[in-house]
Amino acid sequence: MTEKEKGDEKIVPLKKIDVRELTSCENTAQMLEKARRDGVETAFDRAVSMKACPIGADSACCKHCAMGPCRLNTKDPYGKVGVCGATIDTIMARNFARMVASGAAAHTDHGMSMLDVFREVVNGNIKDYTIKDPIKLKEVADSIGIETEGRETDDIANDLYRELERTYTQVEGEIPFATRVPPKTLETWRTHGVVPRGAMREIMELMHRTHMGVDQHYENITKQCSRTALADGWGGSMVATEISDILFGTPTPVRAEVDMGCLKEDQVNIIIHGHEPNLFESMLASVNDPTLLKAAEDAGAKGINLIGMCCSGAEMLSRHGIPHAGNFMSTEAVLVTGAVDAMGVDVQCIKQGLAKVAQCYGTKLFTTNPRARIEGAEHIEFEEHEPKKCTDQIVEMAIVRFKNRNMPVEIPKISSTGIHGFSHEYINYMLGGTFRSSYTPLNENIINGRIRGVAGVVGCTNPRVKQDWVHVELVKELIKNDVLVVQTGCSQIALAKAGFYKPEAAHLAGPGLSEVCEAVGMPPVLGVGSCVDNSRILIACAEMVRVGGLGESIADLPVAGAAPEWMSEKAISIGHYFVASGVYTVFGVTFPIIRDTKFHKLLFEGLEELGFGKWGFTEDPYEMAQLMIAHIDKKRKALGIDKARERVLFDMASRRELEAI
Ligand code: BF8
Ligand code: SF4
Repeated sequence: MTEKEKGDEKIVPLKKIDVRELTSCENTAQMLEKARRDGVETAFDRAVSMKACPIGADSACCKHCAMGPCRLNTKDPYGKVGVCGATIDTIMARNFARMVASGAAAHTDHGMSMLDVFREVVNGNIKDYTIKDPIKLKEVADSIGIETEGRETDDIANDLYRELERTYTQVEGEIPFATRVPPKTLETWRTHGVVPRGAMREIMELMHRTHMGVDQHYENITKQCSRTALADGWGGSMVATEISDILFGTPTPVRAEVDMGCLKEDQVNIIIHGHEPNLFESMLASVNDPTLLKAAEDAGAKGINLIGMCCSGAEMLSRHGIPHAGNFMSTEAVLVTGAVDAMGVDVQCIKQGLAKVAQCYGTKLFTTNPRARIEGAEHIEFEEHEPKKCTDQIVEMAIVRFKNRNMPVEIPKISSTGIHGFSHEYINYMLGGTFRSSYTPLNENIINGRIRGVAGVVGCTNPRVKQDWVHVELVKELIKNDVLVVQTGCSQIALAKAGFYKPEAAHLAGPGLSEVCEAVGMPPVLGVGSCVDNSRILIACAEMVRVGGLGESIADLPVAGAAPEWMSEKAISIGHYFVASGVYTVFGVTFPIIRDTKFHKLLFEGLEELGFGKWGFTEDPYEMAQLMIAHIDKKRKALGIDKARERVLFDMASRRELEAI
């Protein structure tokens, strides 16, 4: 099945390039070599043999109606227009908008599923999950003005459900979490008419506006992009994070193992890959079921090894310390070990190619979500009212596969143990201690210059660039320059594999940041979870503004964001909600817009002039770090904290308090 699939019309020869040029993940490289020996093709091979379409890459084509598809000239973007007269700016803005709409839809649909589960738990119709964190329930309720004093948890929960439902269904007004946005940032949004009403309405309107012959002004389209993306960040994603914490527990730092070395040859290995934590939580219950453990033992296994991948993996890693086998570009490679007895998937970032690789190695691949089936995979529907029915079955089938393993298993040896699970609540506590839990010490350390600023480094891996390399090199540069890095998703996993989540990695940071890390006992990079948990970074930004000393809006903060190896439409939605919230956000790999066009100017310069953040782009991690640091320094200058200040040491009492954590 290497060079040519039976029945394929085209023969695309795979170039045999060194796998170490494709990935800097040693385990993935080892598995890619094995895949080649075994004659198995992966997305890495396909990316080499299939060049990205240059017109699509620049977003210079439109297929929004049957008068087209229309293809403009990327070298001469204003040389012609589409059949309907659409200009390059309209076409690019509409394409960009559709990416925002799709990405925001994915996150908000995920959030709405969490809210559905929450409602059914509160109504007593789902018994397998409970409210694990009633304190968080109260905090979230308080934050949107629900009375909590002296009330029963269930009453508060009912009100919270009704309020948060507005995040999706409200047709007029502002989404509930708008109350968490710093007033000056909110004022900017109101001025420009981009405060989200409800996610369904915003996504619907954006799809409408990008239909043929509707919104044909790139500035106006961009406004609705912002409104929709904000409905994701401060809406759907934030609800997903907050409800998941309430139901399954708010993460606190936990030691966990990352990389393929966490697979165990003598155990039944089950991987869960996808995004919604309810499947994974139920799987956790199933793998601890005494009957299933006994069945595994009877099959000759020393236990059942539950492992995560991608975002639901990152979430379970943060919440429960469940081992994580790797990020997006390792999901096929992990199957090449032959050691995976079952892989259960739900929604988002699940390559269709997994089905064929799973088949080659006899791994059982199960789809579980009614929204997402894959040809060649077995579907066992996950039903929230009876979650274990699905997950028990997956475990049973995995045990059968373990018993019948009939090909050699090769498990790469490397894994890295680090500390994960820095929810924004824990960062609060960690920095401020039990009695003065707050972001004040973070702000103080930024003002006194020990910490230069904060960077969010997030997002996917992409076979168009060397896996993990851009993430790792960028983060190295940032921490060396005293920039504290917070992470989510596949980026967090890239850095975890590279050992940056060990507190000892503090020595890799510049003198100021390493001093703070050593005082607090934290690594120089903080993992906050999955991609929807980017909302934790938004809340942290809002908190930094609220505490004071760093300006009045998120746009004033010395912070920046990056998705150096992005690939998904969700990443564009995330990028745009950070930009609309006031953050300079730099993407790598490619940017789907032609430079020096009006739309490009708006995203890369104009939005900042209007009081938002702005977009940036470079493929080079070192240049990316410089762009982000220059922006942080610009903000420090505007705040008047750019001058070298006398470095004030923590007083001894604070130090003891911090060290005791
Ligand atoms: O939401 S980082 S590859 S797994 S899109 Fe996907 Fe990108 Fe990974 Fe999660 Ni996020
Ligand atoms: Fe071409 Fe306009 Fe139709 Fe797009 S909407 S395909 S630019 S005619």
